[in-house]
Amino acid sequence: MKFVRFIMKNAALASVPKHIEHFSKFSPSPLSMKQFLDFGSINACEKTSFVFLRQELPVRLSNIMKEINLLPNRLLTTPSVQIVQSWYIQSLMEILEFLDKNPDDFKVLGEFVDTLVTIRNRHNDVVPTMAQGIIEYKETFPQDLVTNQNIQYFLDRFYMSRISIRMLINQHTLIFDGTLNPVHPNTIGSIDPHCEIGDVVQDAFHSAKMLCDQYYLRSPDLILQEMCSKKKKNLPMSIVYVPSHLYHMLFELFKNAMRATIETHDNSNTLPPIQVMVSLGDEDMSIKVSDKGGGVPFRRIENLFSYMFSTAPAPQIGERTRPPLAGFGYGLPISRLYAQYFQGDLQLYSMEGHGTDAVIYLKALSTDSIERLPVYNKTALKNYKVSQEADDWCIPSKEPLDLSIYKVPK
Ligand code: P4A
Repeated sequence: MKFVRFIMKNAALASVPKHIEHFSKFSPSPLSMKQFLDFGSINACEKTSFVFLRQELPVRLSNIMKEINLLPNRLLTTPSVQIVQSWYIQSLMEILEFLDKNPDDFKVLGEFVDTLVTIRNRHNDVVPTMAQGIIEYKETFPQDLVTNQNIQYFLDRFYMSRISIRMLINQHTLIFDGTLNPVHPNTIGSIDPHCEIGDVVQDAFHSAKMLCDQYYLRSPDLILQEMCSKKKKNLPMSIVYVPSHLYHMLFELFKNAMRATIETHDNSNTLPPIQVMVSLGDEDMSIKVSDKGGGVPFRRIENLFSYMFSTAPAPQIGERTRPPLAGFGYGLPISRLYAQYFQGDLQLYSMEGHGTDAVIYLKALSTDSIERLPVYNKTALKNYKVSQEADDWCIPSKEPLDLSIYKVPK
């Protein structure tokens, strides 16, 4: 019996590359907020969602699995990246099991929900595990700038793919597990059709403030302003959005702003408040978080979004851990991905010596909020082939240039 299972498992495993080849030839299908809402409204059909997902999930998984294989060998072969890759293979195999099942059988639909939950749990630790892979790589190849670019390109696409796959899984499991969300009865899966931005700002600020008070024994205040360009000043301002995504971004920005504020006003009795401006236009919903925390030199801004630069080894036992407000790890790059996921963005405008403005741009209209998804194609392939070539811009010399050698003799 054990032997038979072993053979079956290996037969399935052996056919995985063939399936990846097949499904990676399809482009992922980006969904709009409207389509997400339709899956969860009155005409919600679990069967339709099932039939869509058993095709779309393998497509999204296979597209990104092709890119994992393009990673530099010395990163691909680290134990951590191997584990992550095995999770993707396992999850792909589990979904493929449903390809020949009957969508009209409600037992099949129930099993599919269970499988999705299993997959979601399996992938919970993908981010710290990949980070471990980067640490292992950095120990052997420190400060490799070309690979920094490659890793940035890959991880932005990999984590965006992951955000999108979890979004699909969350929507299906939340909508079709047969229960209403008791805390937020008006949400459709994880989407709030009337996501009140001001409320999420207050929530995220409150959480960051708790951490800040705990560690520094004080925290800056919040000043929240809301602006609406339209004549109908319909406060409170809301858009169709995923509140947990917005919370994640704001919590990160508040932690950074508080840390910068407190550390630059170390020997002052008062702290300048953190100002938030929420502005709703015809096209954009913009949220600006301003602090007077001294700012960051322009040259360093890019590093704040770099996976390679912000991957620090985990503190060893007995070593002093970093402050909870450190904004440690992948806070900013992943927050930017959440903003970009529905066609928005997150940008930092800093003035060294003064402070930082962080702006989240979201789409005001649900018709513009469409998933932004990576696709594996020739262009993507080309981006992994960027190699050790000379830059096409001069490197500024740090040595003072001796212009006297050019002096024309009298
Ligand atoms: N000044 N300004 C910011 C930081 C400093 C800042 C900072 C020293 C740097 C790194 C960090 C947290 C804060 C800010 C708001 C931001 C981002 C950076 O959104 O005031 O953690 C990595």
